[in-house]
Amino acid sequence: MAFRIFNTSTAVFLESFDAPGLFRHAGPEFRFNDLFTAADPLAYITNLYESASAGLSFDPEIPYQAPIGDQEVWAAGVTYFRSRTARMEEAEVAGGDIFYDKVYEAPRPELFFKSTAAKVRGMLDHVGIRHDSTWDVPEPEFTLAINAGGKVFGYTIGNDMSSRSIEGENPLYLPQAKNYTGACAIGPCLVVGPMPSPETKISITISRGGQEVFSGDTSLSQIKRSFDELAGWLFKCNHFPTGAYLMTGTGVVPDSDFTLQVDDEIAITIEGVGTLRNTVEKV
Ligand code: DO4
Ligand code: MG
Repeated sequence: MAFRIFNTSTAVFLESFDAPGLFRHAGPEFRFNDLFTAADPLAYITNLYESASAGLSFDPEIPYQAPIGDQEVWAAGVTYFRSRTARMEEAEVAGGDIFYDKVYEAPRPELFFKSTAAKVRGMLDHVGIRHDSTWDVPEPEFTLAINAGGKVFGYTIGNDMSSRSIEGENPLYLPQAKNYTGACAIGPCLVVGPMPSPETKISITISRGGQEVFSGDTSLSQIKRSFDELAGWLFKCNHFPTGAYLMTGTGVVPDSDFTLQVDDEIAITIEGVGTLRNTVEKV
């Protein structure tokens, strides 16, 4: 049993994997914080779905808000071999490459704060590239929903927008490369239910003036660490009263000659979740 939760500007809708295309209204009392603080979020959403009014339909290709309450968004880095290699290339001149190799192998993962809830962008919203950056990429990431007790109960799509020029100049600039206006998008919905199979694909396309300028994909099987391991490290010595989202790292990095431009259209697809679409703006 699994459900998708869509956060539109007027209402929150629930869709069961068993009845695709049929949406139920979660009701005016629904709060993402209640879901993220439930001891058993799947049971919570199952009860809500069963008591909700049936038969509503809406167009899933509309702008939505991110499926978020007060959760902080964190991110894991260098969890795929491709990310390790790309980072080592971009940091080589500054002498920072060794840190990426070390963290890929180390028991402790790289975890960094990505966004407050209020700054997260949703489906069909803009994502940002910094005006003081010269080399920018989106990072398509399988993103975990974790309840206040540290239990992974769902997943969505995250875009960890990144400045490669700023991070490459000095790894200590990471917060500026990763955390700025429009740097984080999540959506189009939250899936509550068991984790998908390791064969699940994460794919991205970037279009410019209607032409595709980059596409790539990976699968969950390529990630080096388990989801429970990453969530365990995040919740070690850190308390999240309303739970958290955790992006699990990128396995797709465009070649070094690629950088995003204003008005580029980014589409990230993960089977079971759907497609998160955003357009690039300069901030
Ligand atoms: O080490 C920098 C960030 C890595 C990252 O964001 C990723 O691998 O996805
Ligand atoms: Mg990333």
